Amino acid sequence: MTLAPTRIAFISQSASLDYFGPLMADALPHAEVSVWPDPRCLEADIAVCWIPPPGIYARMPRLRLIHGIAAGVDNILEGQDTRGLPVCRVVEPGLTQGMVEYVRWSVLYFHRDFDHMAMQQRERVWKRLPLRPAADCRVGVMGLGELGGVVARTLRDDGYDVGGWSRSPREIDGVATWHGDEGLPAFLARTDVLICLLPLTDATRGILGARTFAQLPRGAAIVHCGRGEHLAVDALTDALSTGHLRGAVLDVFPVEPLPEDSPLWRCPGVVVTPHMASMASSAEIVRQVAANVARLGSGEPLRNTVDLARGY
Ligand code: NDP
Ligand code: OXD
Repeated sequence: MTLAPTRIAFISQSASLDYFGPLMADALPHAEVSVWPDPRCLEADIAVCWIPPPGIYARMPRLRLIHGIAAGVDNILEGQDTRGLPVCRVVEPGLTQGMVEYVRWSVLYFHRDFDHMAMQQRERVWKRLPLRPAADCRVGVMGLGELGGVVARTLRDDGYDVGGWSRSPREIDGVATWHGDEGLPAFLARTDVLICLLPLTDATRGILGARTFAQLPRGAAIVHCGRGEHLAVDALTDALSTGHLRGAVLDVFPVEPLPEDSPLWRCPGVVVTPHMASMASSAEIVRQVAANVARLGSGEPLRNTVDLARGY
């Protein structure tokens, strides 16, 4: 008896995932690979997704595994019935390193006053500011998972005064940590540069809003690399306009690409980057999908599974 080949579908309604086709075919030569909107996707056993069409899994009778191409899984779960199937995401040292680089730059930008220097240059002002040691800059990392945990340790090793906040208790040497709703006010009150590396869930949607900003010390800055829906844009522009917040480096937005008429493009104090803080390489994504396909076939536990009850 010949076994039917594994059918793998790359599915996105917002991005072209064509480039994964040949890479996957090289990694698993016996698999049949299709890319949305090819109707053969609906016959697949494995769906590899980034913002798939709503309700797509319910239309895939043979589906056995849902795999993301990213660390965040919100957009492969929202509006979907996962039918109890396993969902996996990407966890990768290269992705983590990219995030560390992005956040380090952003923290230095505020710590070493590059934002003020850019303003001074526009006004042709030559004015030196006192050198503030890293230990006097209190950085706070929201989310101490695969990315936030490494970011917190790296900034600690750079000499910053680092705090962290998570859902459950986390201990990191040399990092003061808080958790849960009850821990949030104390964490925010000691944070000069707030870094968001949370997943998007019902509990975290809108967390970067007026209430959170009001609990930060006057002059605090935001570095946002989580998901756009964490951020209340009006609350941010209000807090910037009153001077309560000093600035924000934003990589993710409620609508992406950021619409041309968004006030954020020209908001003083805001740095906009196009959701580029980090990403896994295509080769690594394919390697992880292929490894999980093999594990599914042999009955071994899958890697990087998502806890659907928690939503991340
Ligand atoms: P993880 O799942 O490994 O870590 C998530 C962390 O957030 C955990 O520490 C978790 O707490 C904490 N958390 C979750 N819910 C809450 C809550 N309600 N209150 C407090 N803390 C909470 O995720 P990663 O580190 O891999 O990725 C984080 C996010 O970064 C992704 O979901 C994605 O949105 C974003 N991202 C953005 C990229 C970009 O280019 N801008 C690139 C990659 C990722 P606990 O430890 O208790 O579980
Ligand atoms: C991710 C992303 O979640 O790129 O990996 O946003």
